[in-house]
Amino acid sequence: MNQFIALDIGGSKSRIALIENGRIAWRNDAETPRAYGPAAMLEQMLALHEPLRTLYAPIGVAITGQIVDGCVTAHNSAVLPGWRNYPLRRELSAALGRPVAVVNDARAAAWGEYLQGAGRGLSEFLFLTVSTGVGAGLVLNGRLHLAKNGFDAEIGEMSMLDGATLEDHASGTALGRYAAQLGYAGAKELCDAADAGDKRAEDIYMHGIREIARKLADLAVMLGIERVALGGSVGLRPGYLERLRREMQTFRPIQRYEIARAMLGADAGLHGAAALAAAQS
Ligand code: BMX
Repeated sequence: MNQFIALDIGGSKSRIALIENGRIAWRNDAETPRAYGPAAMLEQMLALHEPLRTLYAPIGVAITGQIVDGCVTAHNSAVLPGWRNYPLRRELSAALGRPVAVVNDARAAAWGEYLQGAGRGLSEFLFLTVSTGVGAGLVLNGRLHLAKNGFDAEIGEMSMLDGATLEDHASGTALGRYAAQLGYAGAKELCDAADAGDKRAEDIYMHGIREIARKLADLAVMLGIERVALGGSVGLRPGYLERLRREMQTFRPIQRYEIARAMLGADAGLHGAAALAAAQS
């Protein structure tokens, strides 16, 4: 039986799974202690792994951030403060006594969706997560795009006309900021109000979706993407996909492509991390 251990460390939630023959046999999760920096987050990863300590299975770690040679850098400190070239692969390998594959969370999810979900059988495929940040992973010509400098679809860092970044306008964190400014308790309450017909909330909700749609439209003609799979805590929210699909219709036919819900949902990164661990073991 092929057994792999996968961790998926997002800005809000950290997940672990034991994957046997391509299926999740055991799982656990916890809130990411992102405010306490890399050392605290490493401790939590090891604590999540503790119930599996007797298993000597290959480990794949998907984590938010730019990855270069197993080191993690967070450009958006609102998502992960204090991560500058942190040697996560070295630290985890030393603590667990075995090689560890480390990859960006959205790239892992793209690979998981490509192998077992909405990207199966395609040549050019994009996974988009709208969550604490806004992330993406690209499969080009059937291969996961991994650049030496770690900027392999770091879509959240794309620039906007006002000098901010895409995720400053369109992430779950941005929604929470706009919600507070407008008197809503948080991002969820703002989206709930939009769903209930609150026009002011709908305008804010649609603002981020419009900015994302514009970037996706440009990527369509740059990369020949056939389909986008949408994931992330905000992206998977009922109603988000339908709004994004509607917005994509406002672009020229050559800039449109199918937008599907990530078939593996929040587990896409776990499956991708396990597959990448398998490829490196
Ligand atoms: C940010 C960036 C990406 C990540 C994306 C989604 C950081 C720490 N992360 O754009 O690497 O893929 O957020 O991250 O700058 P998530 O935590 O929302 O899943």
